[in-house]
Amino acid sequence: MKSYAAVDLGASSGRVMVGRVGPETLELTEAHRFPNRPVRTPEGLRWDILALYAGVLDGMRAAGQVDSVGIDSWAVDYGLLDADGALLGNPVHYRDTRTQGVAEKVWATVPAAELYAATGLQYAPFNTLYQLVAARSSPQLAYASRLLLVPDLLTYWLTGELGTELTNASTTQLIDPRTRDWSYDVAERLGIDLGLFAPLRRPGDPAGLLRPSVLDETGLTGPVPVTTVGSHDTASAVAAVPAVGGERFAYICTGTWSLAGLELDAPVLTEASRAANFTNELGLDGTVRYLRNIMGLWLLQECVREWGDPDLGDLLSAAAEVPALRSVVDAGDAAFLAPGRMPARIADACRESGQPVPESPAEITRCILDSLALAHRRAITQAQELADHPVDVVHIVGGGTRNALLCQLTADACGLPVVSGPAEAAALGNVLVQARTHGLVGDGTSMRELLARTQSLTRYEPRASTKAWQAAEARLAAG
Ligand code: LFR
Repeated sequence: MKSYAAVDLGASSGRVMVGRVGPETLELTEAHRFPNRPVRTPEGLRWDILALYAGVLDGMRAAGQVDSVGIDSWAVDYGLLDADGALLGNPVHYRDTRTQGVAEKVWATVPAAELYAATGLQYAPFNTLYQLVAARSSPQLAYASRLLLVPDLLTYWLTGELGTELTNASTTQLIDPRTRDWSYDVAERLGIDLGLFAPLRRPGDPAGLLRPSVLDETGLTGPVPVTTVGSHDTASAVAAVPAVGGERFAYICTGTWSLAGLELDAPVLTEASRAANFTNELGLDGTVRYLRNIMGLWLLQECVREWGDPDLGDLLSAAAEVPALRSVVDAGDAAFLAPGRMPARIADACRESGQPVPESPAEITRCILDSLALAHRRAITQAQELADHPVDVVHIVGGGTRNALLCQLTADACGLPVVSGPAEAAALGNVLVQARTHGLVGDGTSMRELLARTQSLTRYEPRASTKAWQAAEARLAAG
């Protein structure tokens, strides 16, 4: 039996989990959880990277002696280092507005269709490529000699080693998903210096040993290796989808975002795929995560924040009593990206599309959950068509698995059984890649088999036909 620490940073909280792994064992316990509170400075929205790093150190201290450490976080964002390796400023939050209007500038140089054919990445204003073009004339970028994605920055602070982990690098929009290497041509045409990036490393690669000062700080006894995992949280979460026995499955990673799609062997780079805004991110072992970003529980989190944090259980029970599908919004719409005024923005979207305006928290919550289930349905239906890859079951992993109403509505909307769990998929994927690297588990299939044997999963069968959902979909398209 071995123990691995999984550092898993989400948009609203970070956690350090300890995974104990043996041939028939996979147990996860939480050593430490801490809030991730972005800060709005006069310059814009920033990550509080020092608070996050302090949380990581506290978590490692609480975790105690482990055999290895792995780090994953949300994607696309980065810190810049000067020639001495010092951080230049706080990493900019992907919900910051600096990328507004930047895409048009980029497409004037590399047309959107060419960009998709080269990188396979959906249009999202926050892709690192747009962030770098937005920052083009900033003194910080001019002064920088290194760019490290968030998990790579924390790894650097822990070990002193520089690298760019591939699954997360694929979210920069500077990677060619066919070669799984940099897209040199795109970078050159946009004047992006790929020399800023440290060499690529892949899940399973060593990422150095905890520095003596980190051992001191955390009370651990060295040597403790840091192991490269799928450092994009979604890559780790998909690695922990408990699909077994050649199941034909779709997945939805739920949390702040809903990432809904398929695991494929090769990217889908067609024009139809671009028009439907599907992304081809890189996963473990040569896989491609073909998916759409849906706003996810962010919509609810923002409302709950505005309502002064009412009890979530009560809110969901009340929402379950509200009649289904009275009003729906497009949960894939980037209009919901920025923080603030969420209940009012949802009400506006319903009003503008001529639907009843939800008013009470229960009604708004129901509107959000119906809208998410509908967006899950659209993404999974379209992904199957565009990739010519039919599925029989939908796996839901991540924080949203705790929301039984959302799981049931997703089964209803998709007209497919939903298997939900595990909730801590990203941390489990992180732990399993470490365990595999250190010889405790076999390949990706045996990782999934171990998950299916050890984790508690819930199955939801679709109730009734999908007609009402088809009608809601048509209503949304018409509005
Ligand atoms: C989920 C996630 C998504 C990515 C978004 C922004 O936590 O990593 O996969 O699109 O955050 O980085």
